[in-house]
Amino acid sequence: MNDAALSRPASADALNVAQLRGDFPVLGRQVRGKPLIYMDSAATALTPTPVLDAMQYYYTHCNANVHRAVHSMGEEATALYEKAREAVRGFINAASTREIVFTRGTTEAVNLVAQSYARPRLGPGDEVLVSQMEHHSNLVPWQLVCEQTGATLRVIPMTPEGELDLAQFEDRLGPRVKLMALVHVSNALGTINPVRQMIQRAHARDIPVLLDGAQGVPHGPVDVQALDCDFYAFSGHKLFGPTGIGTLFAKEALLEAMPPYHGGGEMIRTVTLEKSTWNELPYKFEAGTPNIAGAIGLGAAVEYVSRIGMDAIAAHEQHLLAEGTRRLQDVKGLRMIGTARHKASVLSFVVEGVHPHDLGTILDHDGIAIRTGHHCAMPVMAYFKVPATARASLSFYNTPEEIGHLAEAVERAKSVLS
Ligand code: 7TS
Repeated sequence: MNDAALSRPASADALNVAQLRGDFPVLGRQVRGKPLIYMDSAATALTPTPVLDAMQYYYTHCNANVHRAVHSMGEEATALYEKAREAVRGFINAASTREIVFTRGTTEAVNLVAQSYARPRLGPGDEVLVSQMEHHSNLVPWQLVCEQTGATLRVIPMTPEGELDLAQFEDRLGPRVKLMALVHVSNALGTINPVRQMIQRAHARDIPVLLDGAQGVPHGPVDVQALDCDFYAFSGHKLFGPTGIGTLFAKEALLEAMPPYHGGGEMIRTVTLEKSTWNELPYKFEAGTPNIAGAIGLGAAVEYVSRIGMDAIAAHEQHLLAEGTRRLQDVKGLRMIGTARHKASVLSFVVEGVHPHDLGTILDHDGIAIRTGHHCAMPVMAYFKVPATARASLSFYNTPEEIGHLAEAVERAKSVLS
């Protein structure tokens, strides 16, 4: 994905949304007597039948451990697990499956890089560069590693639109910066950062870059080779897969040079009582029995969205974003938090005189699920001087009709609460 790819202009809607919605059993349910309108996909996306079937198949057909048994079920389970790794590799266009490490999610992937890559390389005087719009998952691990090593955390500030201040970014790219960790797409604001350009600037100074892609991969095509990022982290459950599984992509040479993060079974080649040697990539970083069904589910998820087409998904979501922005801006007293030029389908807002939590509760009575709170991005809330926002995060299964219901429900809630 190039920087603008996620935010290309809305084109003729190529998706058959009504048919796709049929793939999501949970969309058939009611909430408080109303049809569910699910607008919390940034927290976790819904799971389609092919993903559920793939996990069910593993448990009902080849429920064995991977990489150890010679029996047929073990071999079948291993084949499915490694097929999923290949599917993920293809999805983000990594050069090799050796670069695809399965983790519990984005959070674990970032912690892995902080502890295994950064910690041995950092010392007093060194700097780690993050941005002001990071999710806590891509902030706290760096605070921890700075505390452990004496390094300093530097921050790229934001503008009032919720874009990164690129002039300030340039200023902070000094000789002490040893790593930049940056969110690809902000979960709290929807901002799509110009990561390709920023990676080029960092690489010109030999600074490696980690991208937090938790909100990047669900909204448009991602090509890690075209981006030339050094690390890319994402979660399965935000990509229509199961919880408890995610991916760390890292360039092979970096992974080779990094020590294991967790010790245990499967990640070793030889073990004596005194010393161990490590398995080849990526297994060196997958200690213990992995989340086999989760990986298989993630593989099915990336195959599912690839069949739909990430470009088509992006185009539909841009259409929803434009419609949602237009409808919500008509609500008097509503302030949109995050008005970047390039945005994914995230509508974060506050309504004058109404606490976001009260708004969320009233919307729930209409069957509408949004998230209210700080979205694990407290520094973003502090910047905009709000304790919380209401956030409708949209996916390809949402419709313009649902946006209409959202806007009407916000109007009704406002008249009840303010
Ligand atoms: N990074 C970003 C940008 C995120 O949006 C999230 C989760 C994470 C990291 C952490 O992902 P995890 O799967 O490891 O937990 N974001 C949200 C959210 O916006 N609402 O709930 C979780």
